[in-house]
Amino acid sequence: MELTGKRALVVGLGKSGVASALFLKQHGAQVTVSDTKSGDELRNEIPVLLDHGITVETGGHGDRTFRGQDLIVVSPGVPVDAPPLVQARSLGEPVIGEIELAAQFLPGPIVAITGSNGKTTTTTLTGEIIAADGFPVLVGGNIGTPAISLADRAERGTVIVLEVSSFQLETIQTFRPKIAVVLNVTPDHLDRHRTFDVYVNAKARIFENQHGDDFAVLNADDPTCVSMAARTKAQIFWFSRQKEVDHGTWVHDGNIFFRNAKGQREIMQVSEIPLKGAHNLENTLAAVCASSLVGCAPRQVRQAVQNFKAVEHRLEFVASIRGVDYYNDSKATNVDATIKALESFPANIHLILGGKDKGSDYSVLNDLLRKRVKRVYTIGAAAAKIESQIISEKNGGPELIHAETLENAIRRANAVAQPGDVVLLAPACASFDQFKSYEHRGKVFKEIVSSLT
Ligand code: UMA
Repeated sequence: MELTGKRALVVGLGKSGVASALFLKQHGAQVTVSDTKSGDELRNEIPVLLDHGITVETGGHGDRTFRGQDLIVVSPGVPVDAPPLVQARSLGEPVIGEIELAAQFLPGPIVAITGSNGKTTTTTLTGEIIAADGFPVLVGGNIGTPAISLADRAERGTVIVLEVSSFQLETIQTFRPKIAVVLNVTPDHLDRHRTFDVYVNAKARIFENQHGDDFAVLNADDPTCVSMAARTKAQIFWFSRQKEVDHGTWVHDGNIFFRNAKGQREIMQVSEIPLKGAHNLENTLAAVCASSLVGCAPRQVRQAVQNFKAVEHRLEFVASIRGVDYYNDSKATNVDATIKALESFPANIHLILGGKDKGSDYSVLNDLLRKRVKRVYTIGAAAAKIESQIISEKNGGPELIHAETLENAIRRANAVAQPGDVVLLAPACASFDQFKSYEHRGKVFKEIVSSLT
């Protein structure tokens, strides 16, 4: 793609927008950025853009700003059906996402990892295994470092490991991962995608441009992943906790195996994985499979997995206070992630639930709430909806505490929890009603917990 002299508009001034605007400008485009937030709200982002000679529009997307552009690059948080984008497309202006822009400039093979849960852990682990085996590697995408910011750092042959979200996949055109990993697909982001089918279709676009010499790595234990297999031309490698697979990774007698056309190798024992929970075994199987396909040797794979530390905000152990363990799973922003967190502890859980609702059905938690949870503390805007859908003491469920804030929830749990109990932040909701991001929510959780000691 030639950018010199092109008129380019970037929509959204978050991490992706700032990185895209700077990249486009450095490659010779005439760049404008537009954001619905006010200039005051964007006071940290604007100066660097102005310094680079980029035009900035704040406080809304003006109709005229979208006219006559040679390229429009949208941030993932901007809905694809936003009226100015619909209009721009109808005028024949190319509208692409930041991941697509990156795809056009990233030289190396891409390992793209998507799924409703486990993306960040799997992406980080895959990057660490590949680095441990001595391959040049860069890690980014939805994990927090925009893919476009890797483009000028990557050399031919650098392996690019990207976490990709459904939002990002909605606006691809040529994005073609050498290895596409789908970890699992369960309902999430239904406030934006409306239906589960639309969400699955967005995820499945990860395969859209793959060829027969590419690889798709899929979860054989996840029915939606299994049904997705028909959508790729790539060679399919499965991973499974439950059964042996033809090509891919699986568990037999407590050992992890990898098999491709050349044969079968034992990689490591499941007991050597330092991460908690069955979902983390799945994440590890996926990372082992993807890194083995890149060409990593079993010994390096094993060592890198053994050395891996849990990623911040993903079932992260925070502290043990008077025999009560505190875990921060702020990244559990949907009900399925909360289910996985609950499955990691056998009983005696004090669960903090709530935040900004995403159109979720919280009643699917009821079985685990009945079996494993002592008390639920609801917080944030979704509290009333959650309380109306989950079981309470009256129906054999946990005691429900309307805590309103995270701080109140932690303090109330701390007041009653017994040695051996677990206080778990796994809120099943987005954070944006009370926090800037799930990272912010997780940090606040950790600060309050530290103040208890
Ligand atoms: N905005 C507009 N017009 C709109 C909508 C939004 O101007 O119609 C503006 C907002 O005012 C804001 C900006 O767009 O200033 C925000 O853009 P963004 O939401 O795309 O945020 P970024 O900072 O660019 O972060 C994005 C991802 N965010 C989302 O997908 C919502 C980050 O993933 C990602 O780390 C980052 O790009 C780098 O690639 C976050 C996320 O929550 C972690 N992802 C979801 C998830 O994991 O579940 C998909």
